[in-house]
Amino acid sequence: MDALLAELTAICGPEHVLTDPDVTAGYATDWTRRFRGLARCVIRPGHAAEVARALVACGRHGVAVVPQGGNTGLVGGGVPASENAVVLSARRLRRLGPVDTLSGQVTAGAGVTIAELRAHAARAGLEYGVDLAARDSATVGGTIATNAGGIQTIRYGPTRAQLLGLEAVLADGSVISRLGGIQAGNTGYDLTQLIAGSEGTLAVITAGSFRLWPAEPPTLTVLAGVPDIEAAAGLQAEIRSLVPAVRAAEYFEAAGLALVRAHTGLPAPLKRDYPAYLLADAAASDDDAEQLVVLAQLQDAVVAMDTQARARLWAYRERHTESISAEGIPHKLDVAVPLARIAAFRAELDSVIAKADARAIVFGHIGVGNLHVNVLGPAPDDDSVDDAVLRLAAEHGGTISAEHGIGRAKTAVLHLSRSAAEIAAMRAVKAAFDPAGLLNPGVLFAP
Ligand code: 2HG
Ligand code: ZN
Repeated sequence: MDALLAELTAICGPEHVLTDPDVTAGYATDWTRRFRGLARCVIRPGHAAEVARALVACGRHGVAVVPQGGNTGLVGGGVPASENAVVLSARRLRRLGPVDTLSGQVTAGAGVTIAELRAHAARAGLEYGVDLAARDSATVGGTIATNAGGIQTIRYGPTRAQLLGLEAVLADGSVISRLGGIQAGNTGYDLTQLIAGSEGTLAVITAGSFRLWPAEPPTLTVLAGVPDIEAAAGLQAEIRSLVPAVRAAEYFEAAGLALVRAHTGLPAPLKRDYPAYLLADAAASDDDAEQLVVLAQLQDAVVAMDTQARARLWAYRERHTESISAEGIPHKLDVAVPLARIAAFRAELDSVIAKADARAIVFGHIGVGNLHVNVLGPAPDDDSVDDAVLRLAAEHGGTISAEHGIGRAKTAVLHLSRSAAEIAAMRAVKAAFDPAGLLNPGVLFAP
């Protein structure tokens, strides 16, 4: 056994240092299968002190550390590129504090899943603001590290907007902890918000404390068929003007629906087929609900009010990701453009995809202008279509990553969304936190 492995075994315990390549392969391959590396080993520390000792040991041996949560990321940010790296899985950091109903807050370990956190808050009559299709596997630590968005961004904002404080281990093994739950702190740099969204490049997150929201009244779901994306954008705006509490406004198209139906065997959602669909969720009072039902009657739409009927409608949207993966290894391009430009972007996207001799499945969180362009066809290591689509989003005043992050996938095009001055400032922050480049090298910045 090499010296580092012996040290990590002494720190985490032999059962939490994995070296069998058949086991480590799962931690070294991302959810899409597009990003694969090799891990020297996987460690699963049980608390922040073990994380700290492990980072010091890896630092002493000059070995990189790749922090990983539920491994549901879609840009290769949680898997190693080099065979020398240690993957640090945070899944055993599962401390879940009691819900503080006085202040509407909760503290959760990095390994707690989003579904567990949401259920925990719900039992206290409150809601955790982030929800996403990967809720059963995605973790608190991973979603803080990537500032994950999800289906409720339109209502509550992304993970950063829920985050009040965190506990994290820096590259030199020092632990910073801001889990005190004081919302009124104003004492200099906000390290919590800096580490959130830093994709494992500044620190290893071991816990977070979150604001919770009052639980909302029963929800109603509308699924409407529309002629195109412009109509979908218009309809979601109309719904938002009628109902104050729109909790989600999602979009998908005929091609995606066909894949979902082929993969799942679900029946057609409406009596006839449409080029595009809008799915909206609202917390509606009786008056609001009545207005939405009237609006739905003016469209070809269905309205669902009970949990099971709503879940049936949501399946058409939420099962896109798995249905696409069943077809091949997709290039996942998570862009956002201003809603006023979304129709022009969508029209030009077709010619970009046609030139690449590929096919695109387009869906996403239209309420916040976020489209998930999933391209099937090009080889996993051929970045030309990625480049063209991301450039198109930038040309329309959009961003190259709305919610998934930069990871390894988009380092070469970070300049499309961030200025040279911003990238230089970000690199300086990275160098200050992690001078030896121990944490997640190759993520966020091109090596
Ligand atoms: C979603 O909105 C996720 O369902 C995954 O962000 C998107 O598979 C994708 O491209
Ligand atoms: Zn999404």
